[in-house]
Amino acid sequence: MSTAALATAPHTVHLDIHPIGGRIGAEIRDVKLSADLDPDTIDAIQAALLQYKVIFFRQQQHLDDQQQETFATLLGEPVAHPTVPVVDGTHYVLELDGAQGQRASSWHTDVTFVDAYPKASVLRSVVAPASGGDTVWANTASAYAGLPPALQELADQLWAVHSNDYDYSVIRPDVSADKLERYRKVFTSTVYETEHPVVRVHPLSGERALQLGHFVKRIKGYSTSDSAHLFSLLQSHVTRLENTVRWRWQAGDVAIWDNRATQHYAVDDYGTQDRVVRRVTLAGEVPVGVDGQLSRTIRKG
Ligand SMILES: O=C(O)CCC(=O)C(=O)O
Ligand SMILES: [Fe+2]
Repeated sequence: MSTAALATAPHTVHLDIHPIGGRIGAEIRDVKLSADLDPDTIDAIQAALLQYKVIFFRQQQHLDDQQQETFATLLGEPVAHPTVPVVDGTHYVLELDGAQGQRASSWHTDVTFVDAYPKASVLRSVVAPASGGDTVWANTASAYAGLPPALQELADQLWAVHSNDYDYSVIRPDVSADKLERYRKVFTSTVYETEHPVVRVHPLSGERALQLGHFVKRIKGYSTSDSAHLFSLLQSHVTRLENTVRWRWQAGDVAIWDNRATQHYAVDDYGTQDRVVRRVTLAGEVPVGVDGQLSRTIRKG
């Protein structure tokens, strides 16, 4: 079924949806997220997620870590991060605390260094800065759709190697060497390398999307220099402003994104203000390229 057909499929529940960007993002109002939501509302939320790719809910302060986890189980199967420890008292909650240098200020799709990386992430703002600290999401399917046909044809054939062992100082130039090294040690306690097709076919919508982001180490079969050029050529289409939506956080907001069709970037402009977010990711499936080939993990350990 096409995305458009899904979006107009009859749902017994009508959500109050307010699109934000022209190509990505919508706020959903008047829903209290909880483990008690009925299946029809969950179906409607899943349909909105598929269509808008990132959906936002304000004023969900009633959610604590456990409730965030149990709500997330209605959308999929929560999975812990492969290397980073969870928040105490939870099974799956990952915390990103700006004061600890945990600032995801580079474009990425979550956990693409493994083969079956998460299908979606559920992120809750615990402490929001008074100014700055927005997050931006990009639609990787509209990025692909906007490529000239010859570039689509090229991208369809490319494979990229993704790894969690990348050069952290390039992405985080302002964080002290000490902190970076501590974080890197945890993050890469197991080193993964996975080959993904650069173009992924979405298992639900059938849409093609660019599968890149900061875990890409190289494009398979190309020199370092050609890899870098090819990567930045294609990645620049992902991050075109037309393909993005930017969210201004308030504590208690929840964002849910389709991790199979987006990248995101946490804007690091809030200085020493406090900013804490907590995330639950949902299990995904091994990606499939346009020729039907599956991604494969080539190193783990
Ligand atoms: O801090 C944020 O807004 C996003 C952090 C991030 O990359 C994530 O939760 O996956
Ligand atoms: Fe992320």
